[in-house]
Amino acid sequence: MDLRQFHGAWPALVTPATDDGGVDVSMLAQLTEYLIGKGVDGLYLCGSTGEGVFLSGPERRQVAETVVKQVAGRIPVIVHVGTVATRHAVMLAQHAQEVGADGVASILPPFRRSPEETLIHYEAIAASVPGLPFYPYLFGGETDAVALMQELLLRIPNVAGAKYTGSNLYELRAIIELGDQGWTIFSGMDEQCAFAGMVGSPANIGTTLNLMPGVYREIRVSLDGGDLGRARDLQLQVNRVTRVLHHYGVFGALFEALRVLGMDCGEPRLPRAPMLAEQRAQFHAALTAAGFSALASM
Ligand code: MN9
Repeated sequence: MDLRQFHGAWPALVTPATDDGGVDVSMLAQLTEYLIGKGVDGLYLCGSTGEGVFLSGPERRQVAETVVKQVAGRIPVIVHVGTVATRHAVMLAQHAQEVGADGVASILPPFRRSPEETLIHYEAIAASVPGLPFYPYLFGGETDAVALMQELLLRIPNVAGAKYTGSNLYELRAIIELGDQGWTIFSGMDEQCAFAGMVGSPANIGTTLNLMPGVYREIRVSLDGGDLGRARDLQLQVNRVTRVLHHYGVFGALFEALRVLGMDCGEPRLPRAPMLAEQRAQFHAALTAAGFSALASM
C-alpha cells in the first residue's frame, strides 16, 4: 500500500450535542467549516474529544457522514472507530471506508486481558479496511508502545503510524524511527505539540485545537521553517489556556469555551461533567487572563 505521511494541525473534532446528547448536525457542519477556515490540516473524528465511545453506532456514523461530506476532500479525515467489542469497531471502520474517510484509528481494547487480545483486536479492524491506513491510539505509559508498534508492523500491512498521547518524547521518537516515508506518528498531548514536533512528529491531534487552531497552525509553520524559538513561545502561550481548561475540567470547559467563541455545542455527554453554572463567570475571567481571545483569533 502506498501511504502518504500526514502533516500539520488536526483538531480532535468536538461532536456538538443536542439536548439529549445526540449529534447537532448543523453545528457539526459549522464547526467543521470554521476550522477549515482557520487553516487546519486534517480532522480526527469521534476520538476521546469527539466522544465516540459516548455515542451510539448510528450517531457515530452520522458524524462521519456529516463531516466527510462537509469537508468535500479539502483536507484529510481520520475516523476513530474504537469500541469495547471488536466487531463493532469493524463495522465502524467499514462504514468510514464507505463514506470516504482517509484513515481509521482505534484505542486499545478497553477490556483486554492480555497483549495478544490487543493484537487480535487491531488485526481484525485493520484487515476489515485493507485499503485504508490504520492508526492505533496509544496512551504512553500503560503499554510498551515501542514493542506494540513493532509487533503490529510485523502483523498488519496497513498499519501506518499511530496517535501517541503521552509525554515521553524519547519513546515518541523511538516509534517515529520504526517507519519510513508514509509513516505518521501524530502527537496527542496538546501541551507538548511543539516539543513533539522538534523530535520529528509531523502532525498533532488534540482537543484544544477546536478552540485555538491558529496557534497550532503557527507552531507547525514555525517548526517547518526552523524557527524553534517561536514554536516554543507559542506553545508556552497556548499552554496557559490549556492549564485553565484543566483546572475547570477539560471537557466541561471545552464546551463552555466554544460558547465563548459563539458556537454553542451543548454540553459534554454524561458521565463527563458539564461546567457548573456558578463557575462560568470565573472561568471566563480566567480565560481572559490567559489571553484566550487573542489566541483563538489567530
Ligand atoms: O489526545 C487529548 N487527550 C485525551 C488528545 O483526551 C486523553 C489531548 O488533546 C488532551 O485533551 C490535551 C489536554 O490535556 O492534551
